[in-house]
Amino acid sequence: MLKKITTAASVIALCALTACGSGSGGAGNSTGSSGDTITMGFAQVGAESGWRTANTKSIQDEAKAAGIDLKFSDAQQKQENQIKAIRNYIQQKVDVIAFSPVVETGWDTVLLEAKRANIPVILTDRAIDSDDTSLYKTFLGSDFVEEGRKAGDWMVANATGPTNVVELQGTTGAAPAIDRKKGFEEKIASKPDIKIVASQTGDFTRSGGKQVMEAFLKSQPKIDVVYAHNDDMGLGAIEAIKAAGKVPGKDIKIITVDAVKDGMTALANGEINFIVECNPLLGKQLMELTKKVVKGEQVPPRVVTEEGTFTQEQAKAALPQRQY
Ligand code: GYE
Repeated sequence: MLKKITTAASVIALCALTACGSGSGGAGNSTGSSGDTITMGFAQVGAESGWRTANTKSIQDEAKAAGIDLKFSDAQQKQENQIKAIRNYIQQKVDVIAFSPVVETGWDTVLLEAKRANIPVILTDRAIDSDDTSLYKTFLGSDFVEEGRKAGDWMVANATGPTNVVELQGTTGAAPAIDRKKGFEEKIASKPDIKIVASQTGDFTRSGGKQVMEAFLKSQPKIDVVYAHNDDMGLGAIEAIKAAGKVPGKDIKIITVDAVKDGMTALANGEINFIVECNPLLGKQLMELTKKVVKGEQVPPRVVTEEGTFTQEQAKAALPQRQY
């Protein structure tokens, strides 16, 4: 009881110091002369994949189009760098902080600091695992479990007899790695013939996918399918499979997630067999949500990106218009 009262008192004291309750409509923004230019601090994961490159471009282009002053940082896939960037944005008194959390856990402390500074936070692309939903206003991004399910559905529909799958996981602890694994496993659970015989992280990079696949090819006597949590790792696996004298897409089938241009090209060429789409073009929706949040308007707590899947024929048809 006593502890609760002390905590409440210190929150009030902190509010007095940091002017809680103000801060909408560009408060604390030193760039907008009339105070209505929104300043956004964006803490990006890194530049690990084709998906990420497209996502970064979308955010930068759409911030410009929306007249939002964007401060951008690249955390090189390290949580401590993202936390540092967020603290920096708090110090600079930006109007809004948006970020794509590299991993799910460990954000409560820094997000509480943002909350106490009265700076709203928007999660984009990846989610956090926290019981305190007051730490962010909304989460815009894909349903990664659903993506895993779509990959699993294809696997179940296309398995002919006993099937050994090796899994190239995304970054350990990242929402898309956890959820894409979960959704896939859920779907293949009904088919005891389909087994994940090895599963390891390739950190969402091409080189990571290649390295892990090389090791799998040495340690696993029979590999029928690669399930890669993104295109880049699948493309790395293709290199490893070719180097081992096997034919990707035929001797070993490949399922990936993302549908970026390089992945779609490999699918059209028959080296990848199926891709689950994950849309990186989140910039426009992010800027729209930002404007509402800064004005203090109500926004839905979760905005899910719409996406589909691609077979070889569909990839061939979609490639000429593919933007990323
Ligand atoms: O699938 C992968 C990237 O978080 C959805 O991160 C994103 C994932 C994407 O590195 O390519």
